[in-house]
Amino acid sequence: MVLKKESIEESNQKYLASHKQNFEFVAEKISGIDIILKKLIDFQVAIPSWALGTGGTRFGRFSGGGEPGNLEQKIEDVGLIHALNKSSGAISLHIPWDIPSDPVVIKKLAAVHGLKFDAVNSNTFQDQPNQALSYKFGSLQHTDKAVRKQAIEHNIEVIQHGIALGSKSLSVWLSDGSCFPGQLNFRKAWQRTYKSLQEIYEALPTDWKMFVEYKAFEPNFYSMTVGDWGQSLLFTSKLGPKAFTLVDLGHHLPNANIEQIVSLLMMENKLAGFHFNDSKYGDDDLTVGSINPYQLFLIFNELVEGMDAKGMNHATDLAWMIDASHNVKDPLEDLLQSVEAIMIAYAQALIVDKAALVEAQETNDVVVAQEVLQAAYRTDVRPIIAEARLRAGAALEPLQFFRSSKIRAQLIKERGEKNIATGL
Ligand SMILES: [Mn+2]
Repeated sequence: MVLKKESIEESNQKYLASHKQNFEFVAEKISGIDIILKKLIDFQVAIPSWALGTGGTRFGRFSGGGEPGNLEQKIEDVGLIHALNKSSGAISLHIPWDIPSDPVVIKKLAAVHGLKFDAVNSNTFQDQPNQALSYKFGSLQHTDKAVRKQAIEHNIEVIQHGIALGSKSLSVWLSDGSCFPGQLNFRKAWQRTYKSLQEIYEALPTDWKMFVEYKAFEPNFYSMTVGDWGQSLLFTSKLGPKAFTLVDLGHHLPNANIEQIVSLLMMENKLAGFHFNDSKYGDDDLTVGSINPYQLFLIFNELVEGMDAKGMNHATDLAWMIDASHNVKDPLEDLLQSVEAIMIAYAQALIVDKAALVEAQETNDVVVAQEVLQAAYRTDVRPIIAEARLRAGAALEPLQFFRSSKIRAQLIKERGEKNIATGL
C-alpha cells in the first residue's frame, strides 16, 4: 500500500493551528532555526529489513498480523514509514535473509518509495540450510581454513548483492569468540580474523566502506573476538582507510561512556556510524530513547561537535541506522517512535550553545557546562521536528496518522493475520 500525499495533507490540517503556535513559541528563542530545520530535513535514518517483523527472544516470539513476508513487502513498509516522517529514506538488507530475486526490479520498487539501499549486512552467525560447513566455532576466526574461506566468500557475495542495489558499504558483525576459558587462543583467533577481513576488504569496490561492528558478549559468553571498540579499532586501523568502527548502542558493557568512545573514534576518522537502540541491561534491542534519552542526547552532542570540528556533512558522512527488535509493539509504530527519538536528540544537540560550552570548558566552569547541556536537553524540540516534517511533506503526527488510518488493519487485510517476516 502507498499513502496518498493528499490524505497526509488533509490530516495535517487538523493539527496545523496548534502546531504553528507550539513551533513559534520554541522557534523564537532559537537562533538560526532555518538552518536547523534544513539539517533535520536532510537527516535520514536507515531502517533494517529485519526490524519490520515482530522480534522475539530465545523463549518465544509472539508475532503480530500483516508482517511483510518478502523483500517487496518490507520495502513497502519502509516506504510507509518514510511517507509518514520523510526521515527514513533508506533500507539496510541482511543477506541471506533478504536476497533480491531481481535487483533491477527491487531497485525500481525502492525508488518508487523514495528509498535508497544503505549498508548490506553479512551473516556468519547462523548456519543456513544446505551450507557445507558450520559456524558453530566461529567463522572468520575458525581453526579450519575451509570454514574461513566459506565465510569470506559469503561476505564477498554480500558485496556483490550490494553493488547490484547501489549500496556503498558492508557491515560485518561477527559472533566469533569463545564460551569457555581455554577454548580459544586469543592471539590466533585475532590473527585469523584479521587475515579473513583483509581478503574481504580487498574485494571492496573503491568507493565502498567496510564497517566492523563490535559486541561485548552474546552469543559467546567468555570472549568475543571483536568485543569492544578497541578491538574493532585495531582491525579497522590495520585494514586501511575504507574500514571503520561501527557503534551499536546496545553492544557495550553496562555504564560504558559511549559518548566518549564516539568522540575518540571521530578524532581518528574511524567512526562508521550507528546502530540505534536502547537497553537497560545488555543488548536489549529496545526502542532508542525509551530508557536513556539523556545518554542519546549526550552522544549526539559529541557527534555534532565532532562532525562540525571536521567539517563533515551530518546527513551523509556517517551511517545512521536503527537496529532494534520489537517484541511487544507494532514494528511500524516502534520504528516511528525510534526515528522521532533520534531526531529529538539530534535537534537538541543542534541547539546547544556551543560558544558558552567551550567557554565553560576552557575556564573549568563545571556548573555552567552542565547548565548549557541541560538547557538544550530540557527544551521541548518536538514542534521543531514536526515543522521539519511539515516542510518535507510528511505527517505532523505520524503515529496518530498510522493509528487513525488503521494502516495495520489494512496490511492484515492484504497480507493475512499469519504472514511472518523472514529473518529474525
Ligand atoms: Mn547492530
